[in-house]
Amino acid sequence: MRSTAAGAGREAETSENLDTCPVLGLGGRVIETPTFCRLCEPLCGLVATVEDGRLVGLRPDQDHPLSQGQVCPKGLAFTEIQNDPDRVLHPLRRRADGTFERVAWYVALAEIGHRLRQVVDEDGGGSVGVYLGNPGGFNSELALWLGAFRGALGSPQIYTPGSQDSNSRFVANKLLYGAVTQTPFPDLWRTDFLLMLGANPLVSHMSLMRVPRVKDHLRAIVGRGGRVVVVDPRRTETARAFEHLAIRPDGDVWLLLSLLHVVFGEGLADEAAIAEQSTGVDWVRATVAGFAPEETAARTGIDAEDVRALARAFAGAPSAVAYGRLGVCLGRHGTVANYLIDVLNLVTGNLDRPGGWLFVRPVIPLEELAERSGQATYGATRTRIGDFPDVLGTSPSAVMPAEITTPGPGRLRALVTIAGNPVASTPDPAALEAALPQLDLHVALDIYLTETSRHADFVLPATTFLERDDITSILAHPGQPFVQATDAVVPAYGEARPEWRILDDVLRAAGLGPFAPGRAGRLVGRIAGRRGLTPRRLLDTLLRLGPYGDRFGLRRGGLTARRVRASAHGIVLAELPPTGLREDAVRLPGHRVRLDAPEIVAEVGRLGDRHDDDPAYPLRMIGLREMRSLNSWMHNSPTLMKGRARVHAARISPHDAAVAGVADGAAVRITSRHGAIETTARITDEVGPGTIAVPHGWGHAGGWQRAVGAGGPNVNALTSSAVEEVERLAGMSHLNGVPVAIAPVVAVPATATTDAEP
Ligand SMILES: Nc1nc2c(c(=O)[nH]1)N[C@H]1C(S)=C(S)[C@@H](COP(=O)(O)OP(=O)(O)OC[C@H]3O[C@@H](n4cnc5c(=O)[nH]c(N)nc54)[C@H](O)[C@@H]3O)O[C@H]1N2
Ligand SMILES: Nc1nc2c(c(=O)[nH]1)N[C@H]1C(S)=C(S)[C@@H](COP(=O)(O)OP(=O)(O)OC[C@H]3O[C@@H](n4cnc5c(=O)[nH]c(N)nc54)[C@H](O)[C@@H]3O)O[C@H]1N2
Ligand code: SF4
Ligand SMILES: [Mo]
Repeated sequence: MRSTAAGAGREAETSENLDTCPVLGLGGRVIETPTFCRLCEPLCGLVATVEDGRLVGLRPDQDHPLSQGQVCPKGLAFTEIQNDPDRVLHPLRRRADGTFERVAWYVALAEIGHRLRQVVDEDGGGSVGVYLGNPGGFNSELALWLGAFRGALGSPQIYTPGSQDSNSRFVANKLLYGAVTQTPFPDLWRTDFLLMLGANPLVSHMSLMRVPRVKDHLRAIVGRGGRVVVVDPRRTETARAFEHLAIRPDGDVWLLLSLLHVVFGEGLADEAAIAEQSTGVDWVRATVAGFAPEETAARTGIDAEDVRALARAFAGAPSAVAYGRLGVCLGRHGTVANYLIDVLNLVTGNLDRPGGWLFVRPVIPLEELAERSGQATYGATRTRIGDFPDVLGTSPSAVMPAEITTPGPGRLRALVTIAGNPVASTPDPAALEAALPQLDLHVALDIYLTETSRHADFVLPATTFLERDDITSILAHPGQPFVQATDAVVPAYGEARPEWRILDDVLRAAGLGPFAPGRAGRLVGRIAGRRGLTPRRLLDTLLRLGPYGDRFGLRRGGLTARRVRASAHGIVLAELPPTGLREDAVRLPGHRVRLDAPEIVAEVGRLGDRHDDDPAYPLRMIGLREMRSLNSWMHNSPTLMKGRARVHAARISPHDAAVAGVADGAAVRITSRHGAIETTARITDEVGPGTIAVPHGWGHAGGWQRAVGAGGPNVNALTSSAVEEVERLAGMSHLNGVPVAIAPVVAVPATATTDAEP
C-alpha cells in the first residue's frame, strides 16, 4: 500500500504536482485527469483524456493506490456511453402520439412544477413518488439532495432497486444490531476461510463492499494457505476459480441451519464470544437441533457429510467469515438467510475481529446523518398495498404498479424516476408498463430514452458520472479505509444538468422549495456556512466531522476537503480495516447482538410452509451477471456488444434440455406461473439438473438503438408483483429460484441433444 494516514500528506503533495496539474498536449487542448469509475462498487481509478471539452478516452489509473491500474471492460467502454449519439442531451416532452419534442429547460420546469403542485395540493406529498435507480447510489450529491426532496414533499413514496437487491440485508442488520445501516463486510485481507453464498465477485467485482482487484484479494487467501468456498447453484466464474459447493436454488437457509447444527452439536461454538457479544443463543441452539444435515439434504442438494466437513473446517479455521449476496438476498427467505450468515459468523467467534465479519467506520458518516434525521427507519411506515414495512424509508418496487392503479387516498399520482429503469429491473414489467400511463405526471431524469423513460411526460437530461463532482461514499464505505474526491472531468454535454440541481429546480418551480434539509441537515448546514448550501459543501463538512476528519481543527492531521481534493489518486487511510467497533455499531442493550429476533423466530417457524412444487414448473430459474453487461444500461456500447453473436441466452443443463427436447443454440420458451419469454438455449453443465440461469436487463425499447437491436427478452416477465410473492420482512421481490418450465420453440427430436446426461 502506498500510504497510511500518517504518510498521506506527503502523497497528497506529490499527487498534486504530478496529476492535478493538467498535462497539456498538442495545442494545449488535451487534458488528462485522474478520476474514478462509478459504474460499480470498487470505484476503480481511471484517467480521463479530454480534448476541447470532449472525452476522447479513459484508461486505467496506474497510480491509484487500490486498483493499481486494473479496471474492467465496462469502465473503459464508458467513453462510448459518454459520447453516445443516442444520449438524451436536451429536455424532452412527450407528445400525444408518444414521440418526443425538444423543449427549453424553463418550459419543462414550469410545466412540471405546475403539475406537481397540483397533485400535492389535491392529494398531498404522499401521492408523489421517486424511484432512485442504481447509478444514483454512486452519486453522493444526489443521495444527499434526495433527502431534501423528501423533506420538502412531506412523505413521498420512495422506491429503489433495494427491494431487488439488498433490503433483506438491511433488515437483517436492524434485527441483529438495531440499526438498518450497519452492514458488515468480510475481512478479505486477513481471513483464513471465506464462505461465499450467492455471490460471483469475479464478474460482479464484489457488492456491499469496495474492493478493487478482488480477484487478487481472493487468490491471496488461498495463497496464504486459506480457503475460498463458493456456494452457488451454478459453477460460476468464481466457483471455477476456487472451491465450489453446488446448492439447490433457495437452499441456503437450510444449509446455514445445518452448519449451525453441526457447530453446536459437535461443541465447535465459541462460547466466550457468544457470551460476550450476544443475547438469545438459546433459541439458536434449540432450533438448529432440528436441522441435521441429513434432514436438509433434500432441500440443499448437498451431501450431509460435505455439510459436516464444511462446518468443522469453518469453525476450526483460525479466522473465517461467511458472506452472502444476491443469490441469498433475492430468494424466498432473503432476510432469514442474511441473518443466519451473521449468526454463523458470531457463534464461531468471527464477528468484529481480524479475518472475520467487520463493522464499518465510514469516512463520510452519511448513515449517521440518515439516522439522526430519522431516515434510517424500518417499519416506521407501512405500504398502502400489501402492508409492507418501509426499509430505509423505501417501499417494495413490486407494489409500485398497484400503488398507481389502486384508487383511494395516497394513490401514487406523480412519479420521478432518477437513474433507474424499473420496467427492466423490477418484477412484472407488464403491470408497470400498464400502470405508468395512469400517472398524472411522470418525469424521468436519465441519459437515455429507455423502456421506462419513454413512458415519461418529460425526460430531463442528467449529467454522467464524468460530468459531476464526487467523493467516495455511500455504497463505498466497507473495505480498506480510503477516500478519493474528483471534480467533473468534462463539462456537461448539451444541456445536461446534475440531478441534485434538477430536483432543486423542480421544487422551486412547484413552489415547494427551496431546499429544506431537515433537522440534522440544518445543523450540518450551519457548520458548512450559509453561503450557497450545495451538496458538495455539505459532503465536505461531513468529511471533516467524520471519524477521519479534522473536526474543524480539533483533531490534528485529520482529513479536510482540501487535503482530499489535493490528492488526485485518493488517500489510503489505513492498511487494514479496523476491528473492535461493536460498541459503536450495535445499538441494542449492552451492545449485544440479538440472535433471537422475534421476526426471525417466526419466519424460521414457518420455513417448511411454502411448497413451490407444482409439477407444471419443475425447474428453478436463477439470475446471471455477465462481465460486459451492467444491469439494463450498457447495451448501447459497441465495444461491449462486439462479438456477442447470441446476446441473450439461458443456461440449461444437458439433462433438462434433453428431457424438454431443447437443442443447444435453438430457441427456448421459458414459462412461469406469471409469464413467458423466448430466448436462446445454451446447454451447459455449469448448472445442474433442475436449475436454469437467465441474465436480466434485456428486452430494450426506446432510443438506445443498438440495445433495442440486440433483442433478448426481459426476464422479469417471468416474475411476479403479487403481494403474496413478495418476501414479508423486507419486501424483497422473488427473482431467484422462480419455478419455471422450458419447451422448444420449434420442436426438435430429443435425440438431437446427445451430450445429455441420463
Ligand atoms: N431478474 C433480475 N432483476 C434484477 C436483478 C437481478 O439480479 N435479476 N438485479 C437487481 C439489481 S441488484 C439492481 S441494482 C437493479 C438495477 O435496476 P435499476 O436501477 O432500475 O436499473 P439500471 O439497469 O441500473 O438502470 C439505470 C438507469 O440509469 C440511467 N443512468 C446511467 N447513468 C446515469 C446517471 O449518471 N444519471 C442518470 N440520471 N441516469 C443514469 C441508465 O440510462 C438507466 O436507464 O436491477 C435489479 N433487477
Ligand atoms: N459485470 C457486472 N457487474 C455487476 C453488475 C452487472 O450487472 N454486471 N451489477 C452490479 C450490481 S447492481 C450488484 S447488486 C452486484 C451483485 O453482485 P453479486 O451478488 O456478486 O452478483 P450476481 O452475479 O448476481 O451473483 C449472485 C449469485 O448467486 C447465485 N445464486 C442464485 N440463486 C442462488 C441461491 O438460491 N443460493 C445461492 N447460494 N446462490 C444463488 C447466482 O448463480 C449468482 O452466481 O453486481 C454488481 N456488478
Ligand atoms: S470493475 Fe466496476 S468500478 Fe471497476 S472499472 Fe469495472 S465497472 Fe468500473
Ligand atoms: Mo444491484
